[in-house]
Amino acid sequence: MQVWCRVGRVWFLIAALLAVAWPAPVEAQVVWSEEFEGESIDRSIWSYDIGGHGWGNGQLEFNTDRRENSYIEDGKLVIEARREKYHGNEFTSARMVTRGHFAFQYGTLEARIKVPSTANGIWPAFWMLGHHFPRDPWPQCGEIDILEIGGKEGIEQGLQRRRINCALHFANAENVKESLVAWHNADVDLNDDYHIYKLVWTPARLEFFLDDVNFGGWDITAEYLAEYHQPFFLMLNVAVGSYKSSYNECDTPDKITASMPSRMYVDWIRLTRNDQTKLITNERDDQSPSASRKLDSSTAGRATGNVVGHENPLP
Ligand SMILES: [Ca+2]
Repeated sequence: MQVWCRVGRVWFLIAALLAVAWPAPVEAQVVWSEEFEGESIDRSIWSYDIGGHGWGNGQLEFNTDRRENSYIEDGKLVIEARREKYHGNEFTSARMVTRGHFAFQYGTLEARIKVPSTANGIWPAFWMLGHHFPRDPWPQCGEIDILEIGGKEGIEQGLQRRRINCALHFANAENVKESLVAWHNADVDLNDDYHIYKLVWTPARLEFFLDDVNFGGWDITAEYLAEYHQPFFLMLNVAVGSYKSSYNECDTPDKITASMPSRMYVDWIRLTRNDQTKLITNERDDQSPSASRKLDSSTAGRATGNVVGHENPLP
């Protein structure tokens, strides 16, 4: 009996020492989240980019802050593109940004999103720009696209409900716009249900996931990629159409055949920290809301022209 007690004490001591030497892994810590649980969109987090000038991509919609185009429903954010005449445009939608309210650098960002059917001409996106935009103009500010869907290749291949991409747009070593894009065909139609779109950002790499399938990633340690070592703010939008040379080639209203209203649902967005994560919250600024995201370097000149001009958003 005494022997077994001694043995028990020894095991207890060993277990205690092990617990000190190897503490249990720290739970992944969510350091920021937007659950869209309120009655209305939280204006302390979200602002609107308003206007119908094409946003550097020849987009056909007028983005508004009206309730018709963005609202909360059953704990979800809804961004709704509509076919309606508005200030000279044939469509309306919304483009929401956390610029001046929330930005972060490094960490794991996830969003639970149900995209609309994009056929043809709808272009939903979950993306980010470097928080010094437009003081740092595009593409020098850096752009990270976590989710885009509805592109021309998907249309051509009959895969536009499944073919997504992630992308980086930046200024390369020659200070010329460069794009890195990774395409992925999902196993299912993504408009049928919610899926998790994830960015894992460390000082070494940016990695992109759909439901934990890693479909794109790039090394960001090159000196000319300094834009990816600063905080970025979040953006959500549903664009309609684009230049013929741009994302979906639907450059006139008659080419937009998607059923409307077209709705993107966002259940939540969550940021999990890593050892290097930095957050910026409620930093007020006066940045004007004009940006461009383009995939095709051949159209960079046009995009730069539009963006540098900083067309004034209409009221
Ligand atoms: Ca929610």
